[in-house]
Amino acid sequence: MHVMLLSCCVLVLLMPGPCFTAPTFMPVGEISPSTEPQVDLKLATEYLQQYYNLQEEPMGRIKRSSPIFTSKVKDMQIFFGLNATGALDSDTLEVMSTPRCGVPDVEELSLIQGTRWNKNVITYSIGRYTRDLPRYTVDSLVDSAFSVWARASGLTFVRSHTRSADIMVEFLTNQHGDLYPFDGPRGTLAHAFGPGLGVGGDTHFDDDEHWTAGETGFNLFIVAAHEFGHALGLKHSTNPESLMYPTYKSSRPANILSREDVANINALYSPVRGRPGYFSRYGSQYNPWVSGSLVPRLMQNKCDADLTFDAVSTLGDATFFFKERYLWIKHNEQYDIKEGPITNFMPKIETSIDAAFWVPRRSTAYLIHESMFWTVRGSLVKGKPRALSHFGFPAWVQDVDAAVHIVKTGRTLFFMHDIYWSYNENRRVMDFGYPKYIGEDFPGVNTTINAALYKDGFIHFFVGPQVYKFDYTQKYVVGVEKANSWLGC
Ligand code: NFH
Ligand code: CA
Ligand code: ZN
Ligand code: ZN
Repeated sequence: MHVMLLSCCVLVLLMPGPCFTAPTFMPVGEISPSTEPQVDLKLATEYLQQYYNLQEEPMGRIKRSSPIFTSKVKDMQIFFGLNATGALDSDTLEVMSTPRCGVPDVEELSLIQGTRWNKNVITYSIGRYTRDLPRYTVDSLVDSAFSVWARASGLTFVRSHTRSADIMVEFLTNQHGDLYPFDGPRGTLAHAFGPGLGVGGDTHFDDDEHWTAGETGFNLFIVAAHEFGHALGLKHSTNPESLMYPTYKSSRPANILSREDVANINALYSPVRGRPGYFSRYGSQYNPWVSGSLVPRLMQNKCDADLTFDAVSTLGDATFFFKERYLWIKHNEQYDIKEGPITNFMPKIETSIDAAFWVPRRSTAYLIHESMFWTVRGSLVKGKPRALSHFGFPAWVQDVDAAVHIVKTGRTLFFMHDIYWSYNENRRVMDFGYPKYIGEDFPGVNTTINAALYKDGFIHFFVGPQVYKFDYTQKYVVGVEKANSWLGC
């Protein structure tokens, strides 16, 4: 195991820059535990920034007692099965100073959701093949990899030859149309999206690897079996014996699933949904790293009669509908609707979205979660989230219900309970005289608003399962429909 980790680290060192996007190597020399508390803090800070997405403090040093810092320490301790104290004790510092490959535990995991397929028969289709192996060998290895999970669970996998199968299997290189470009030979071998429509379940193999059916190169059966675990909703395991461990191992026992893998797939697809009867190495129900520890999130049914949305916004030439950690994308020109966990489309966003708006002349969308917001240009989430107070809200405003940008006036309206604010996007200041009552300026919608969208000169107010079409010039409601009629229901 150790030899494996080390050789993989050496490998990373040899890789030139852009080959290795997410994983980076932390020099071994810089990180040994010391007797100096300041040195320990520096080591821990660097480690947590590297692997646990700890943000740098703009105003200088991070304190070891800060809640953000201790919560990251706890995440790391849970991942490694240590006492989750949040304090930099000697066990914790020892793990932090052990040389390892730079796969950020959190970022790696963010690809994968605790979502499951809400059916037992799952279709797959092999799109682009590799030239490393004959097609029939690829077919057979992929089939065997699915059988591993079929035997361990009650699931059935059916091969289809369409492009609309649940799990599309493809061999691709470098940039290939999702947010996870491959990195040339070695490094990342493959990736898979968690259950969901569209890209959900899809499994991509890096065709710059040398794929084999044996022990040389990378064994397609082993890698495929690992990826299909993700495609079914499993996360990484910290147990090196598990197939779902994040590093490749060429020799596997005849039964490639560990007891834990079997327990996890059964926890996710048990007949009683969400039953927490899974195996956990740490005996904790709340271990976020073990799949099945949280009640598995089901795919959402867009045609549910009482479906409500948290936020709706234009983004480029599509309309985005947010609901909890789930997203539907309706392209303005195409008929199909893409959907899946938000992280399938925007890996950085692991929360729900309360409000969202689109400023066309900046080609930028703003996605708000509680008192923070992200900016999205193209389909890329820019940098770190920023504080909502940036817009000039008074301190007591810690979240908003909905937001909408009105192109005609250059104003963004923020709605909260029964009041709203108007922000001048040209001068980037709040307009004077706000907040005002929604009921006074928007007769007919005097209730809490879930989401709002500006389209063709109308504001569409999503209120519960309904949407009100509001003429902003004449100031009256011109029509009401079901919110999900927008998704073709
Ligand atoms: C992988 N993954 O490529 C490795 N690991 O071991 N290279 C993982 C797949 C293996 C996808 O779901 C990626 O988790 C690399 C690194 C486990 C089949 C550890 C270097 C990232 C040889
Ligand atoms: Ca690669
Ligand atoms: Zn991909
Ligand atoms: Zn993986």
